Amino acid sequence: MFIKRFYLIVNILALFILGCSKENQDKPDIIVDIKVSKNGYQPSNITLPYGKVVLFRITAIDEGIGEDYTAQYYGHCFYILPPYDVGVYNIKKNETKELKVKLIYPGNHIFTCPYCSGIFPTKGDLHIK
Ligand SMILES: [Cu+2]
Repeated sequence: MFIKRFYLIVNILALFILGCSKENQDKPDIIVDIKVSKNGYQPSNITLPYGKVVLFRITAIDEGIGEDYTAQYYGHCFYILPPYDVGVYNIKKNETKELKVKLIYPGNHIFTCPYCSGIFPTKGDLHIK
């Protein structure tokens, strides 16, 4: 009986935490299409309004760090550095991955591809005003 109640409380807590996560389930206010290649992100300088829910749609137009889909890491990524700390990874050539984010942190932020930004200029600026 106690155990059952414990699990119920854990589940309620989990729902609460998930409901508050930065990756938002709301309908997007804005859609931003981004292309990523070894030449970087296009666009690489993005300004968006604070508080809105944005759906980023990131398309890789080349193979990034490689096309070995059996490897742990391949393709490109779109990662917004902390405090956002959200991203999509392993985007194959010609594939589009989506990331929904509620813009709860104002200011200037950086997005990057953790896989290839050391080699290629895959880095961009995100301004939340
Ligand atoms: Cu990359």
